[in-house]
Amino acid sequence: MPHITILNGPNLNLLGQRQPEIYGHDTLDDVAKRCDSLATTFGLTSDLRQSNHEGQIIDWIHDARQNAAGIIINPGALTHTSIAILDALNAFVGPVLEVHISNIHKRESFRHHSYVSMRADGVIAGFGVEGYELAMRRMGALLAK
Ligand code: CA2
Repeated sequence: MPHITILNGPNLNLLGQRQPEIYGHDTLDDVAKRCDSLATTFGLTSDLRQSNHEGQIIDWIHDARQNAAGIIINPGALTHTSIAILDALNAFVGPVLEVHISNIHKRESFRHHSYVSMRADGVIAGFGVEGYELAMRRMGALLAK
């Protein structure tokens, strides 16, 4: 079965523990479980990972070149700074969907630009953690084509 890797950047390990007014009450484990069960309905498998380290995320993107059909990524604040993550994603063949829990366009101007969007096949922002499930649904549709 095609595999989807779901990558999360810095501070997203705090999901459900801090700033619920922005990021909600669900934890990353909750998100992983829901995505996994949704993946199964599309004949996919998924795993969700989080790191506070840019290089680790880049290594996982490189791994995905061998073991994943698609990438769902919320790079956290690295979205707005990391050309290195963009370069790694550019070396991946397959759909890339970018997710942001909050609506980055409604927030500070430094969050309005995303390097990752230059590679992403789609971007979801402001749907809370439901955005990950929407991305998984879209991934199912893209890979069925
Ligand atoms: O809205 C998003 O998903 C973001 O990628 C989240 C990043 C932020 O820097 C981006 O601009 C937008 C921050 C992730 C921090 O996550 C936390 C979650 C709960 C509590 C504290 C931080």
